[in-house]
Amino acid sequence: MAKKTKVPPQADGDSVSAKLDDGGAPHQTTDEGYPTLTTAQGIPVSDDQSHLRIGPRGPMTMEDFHFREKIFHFDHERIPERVVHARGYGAHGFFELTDDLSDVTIADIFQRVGEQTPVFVRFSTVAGSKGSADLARDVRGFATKFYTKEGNWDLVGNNIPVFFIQDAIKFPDLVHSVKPEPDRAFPQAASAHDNFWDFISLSPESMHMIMWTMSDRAIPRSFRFMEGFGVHTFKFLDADGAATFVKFHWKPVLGLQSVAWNEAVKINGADPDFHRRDLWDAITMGDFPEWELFVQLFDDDFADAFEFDVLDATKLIPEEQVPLRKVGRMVLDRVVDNFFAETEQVAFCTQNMVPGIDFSDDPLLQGRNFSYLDTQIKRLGGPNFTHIPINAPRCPVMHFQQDGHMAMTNPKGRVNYEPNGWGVELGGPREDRVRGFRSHDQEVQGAKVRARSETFADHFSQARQFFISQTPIEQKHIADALVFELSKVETPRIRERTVAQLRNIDEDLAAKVADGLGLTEMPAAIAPASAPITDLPPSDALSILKNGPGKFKGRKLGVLITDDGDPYLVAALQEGVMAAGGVMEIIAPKIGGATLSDGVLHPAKQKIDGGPSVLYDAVALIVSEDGAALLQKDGPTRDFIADAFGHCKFIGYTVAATPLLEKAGIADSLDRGCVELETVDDVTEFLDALGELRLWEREPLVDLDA
Ligand code: HDE
Repeated sequence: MAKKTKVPPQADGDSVSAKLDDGGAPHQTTDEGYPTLTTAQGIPVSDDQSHLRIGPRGPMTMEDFHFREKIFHFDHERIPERVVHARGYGAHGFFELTDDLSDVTIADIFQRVGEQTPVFVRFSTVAGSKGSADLARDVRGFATKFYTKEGNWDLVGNNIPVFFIQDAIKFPDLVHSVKPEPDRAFPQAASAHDNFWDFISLSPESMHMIMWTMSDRAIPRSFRFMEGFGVHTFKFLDADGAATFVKFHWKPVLGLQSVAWNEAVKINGADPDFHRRDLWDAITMGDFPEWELFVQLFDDDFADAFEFDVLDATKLIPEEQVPLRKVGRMVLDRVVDNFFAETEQVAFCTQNMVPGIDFSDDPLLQGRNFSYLDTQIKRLGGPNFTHIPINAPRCPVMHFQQDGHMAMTNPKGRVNYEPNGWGVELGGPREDRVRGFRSHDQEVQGAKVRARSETFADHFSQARQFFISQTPIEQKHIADALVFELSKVETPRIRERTVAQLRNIDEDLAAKVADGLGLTEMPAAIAPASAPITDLPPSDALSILKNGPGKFKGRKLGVLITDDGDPYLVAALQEGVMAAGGVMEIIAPKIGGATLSDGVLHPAKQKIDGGPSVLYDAVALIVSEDGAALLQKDGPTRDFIADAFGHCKFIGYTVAATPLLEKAGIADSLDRGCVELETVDDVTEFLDALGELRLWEREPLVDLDA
């Protein structure tokens, strides 16, 4: 009956429980054919319903080892959540090389076109706790673990290419300021509060990042529609040890898309798991999310000539200045078997670096290299977290490190040190001076100082460049976001100080925000440490809307139906959306669905109360006259339509839906984004329009902030 408890050392992504089942004694089964429930020690359990007690109403006995083990294990189920990026969601996939980079790096993963390397990716928000809502205004983490043949390479990036601070020593302050305030423990997953803006307005280096976090980049529609960036400058090393600077970029094949802020607020209520559900659904439906990996390569001459310091993580290098070279694609094609075992226990470390890639001296990156290992040891309970399957390399691991909590792969044999004289057979591993990881042979000199380089002093030029690269509607969103956030700040001087900083970016923006806050006087600009460059050209790559997908692929149409609705229109919508690579979901007054005029019942995915239009990229109302009369009394239906209109979505509707449009207050404002559906041709016209995703020209008419 004893169960074999040995856990095989090799990790291949299988869950631990699956491993425990491998090679054990033959499974025992109950008389009914279920596997027999056992304790963690493999002892069969006879009664899992009541603990052992003295008499049916008496006290419990200490002897109940099954109860004790079960409750103790439960009590220890939680591990500390990540200090930042606590809320996250991961998936497995592969990276495939499409262009070999052997001209600049010996990194094994970049040598053979067509070769696939397994990856695990975890997306996250930064500020919120593990249970917070997905649509917080926040940076998204985009962390990729490549299980290469020469060890794990972790590219621990974000969906924004710059960061708030220049030196890692400021990270605890930044994070403390954005997290819930320590006395009141709120607000959760929100930067809209005094401490954050107090810190930010006193840290001009954060202004470029603030432009990004106040833009729609911080409220993505889906992880699938986000870019990813390595942020820091790294180095590639060739066989001679020569270095080329490199920045990494991920671009989603489905294009970029974000939601509106008012929509984000409502999504958080309707479906706090909006992003994780989206990723889960896409992968389990076989619509695998895909990104392309690009590199920006440059040398010392470029670095010297560039307007800013390439080691400063608050700066990016515009694509127009150093073009992107496409090197591969990444496909996420497998959800996790178990969230905790994989997504929660995955331990990314920026210092997980492979031969052929190296760090630059970016002071933020250098600090991160120190921090991540420390945090994983604390979070996962000891130095053996690399034995956990999700973290274990998929290549041979040979060293003399040993013991510690939960050691599962202690080396065999007598020798646990080197040099040793036990020979090749018994002596264990040795360093490889040719293939082993080598750092860039770089000359460094200087006094030991605590200082910021003067080349890091320009804080506003790229903030301005980002702002002027946006379309007018995106600029409006930035102003609106600043007004929203600062309106939640209770202390007037913090609001004013922030506006004073904004004046160094763009006077019109500062004026709009001042007006939105109702400031009676424009605060004097805070003198910048270095005069901003005001003639940097706009970079189209920085705008989401200039890079819209122009297609509905991967998006979702919500169709509200009632009994006696038109089946031909519903069928045409279904067919058209599928052909476009999108998904259609039926919403109805009852979850059981609605019977269309051909007598066929269409089950609903959502009851109208649980399926507000914020969950969809576009909506259609295929209702009958009776159905409309019923729904006219319904608040959620009114909100469904009014919100879709207010969020600038495309709306298809049958004539019978007119009373509903009236009730929602939009009947007199119908525009080219509202398409009447009578024939199948109308449906085609409607579907053709959907690739535009939003009718932004509507926004100034429906939003006072404009
Ligand atoms: Fe992180 N960061 N970070 N960070 N970071 C963590 O590691 C840290 C920074 C990023 O899905 C922590 O496992 C310092 C920049 C991602 O598991 C911690 C500094 C960028 C994730 C940590 C930074 C990131 C983390 C918390 C300033 C974008 C989630 C738990 C120098 C390039 C990874 C953990 C995952 C997580 C430290 C700044 C991205 C504490 C000290 C810049 C995507 O180690």
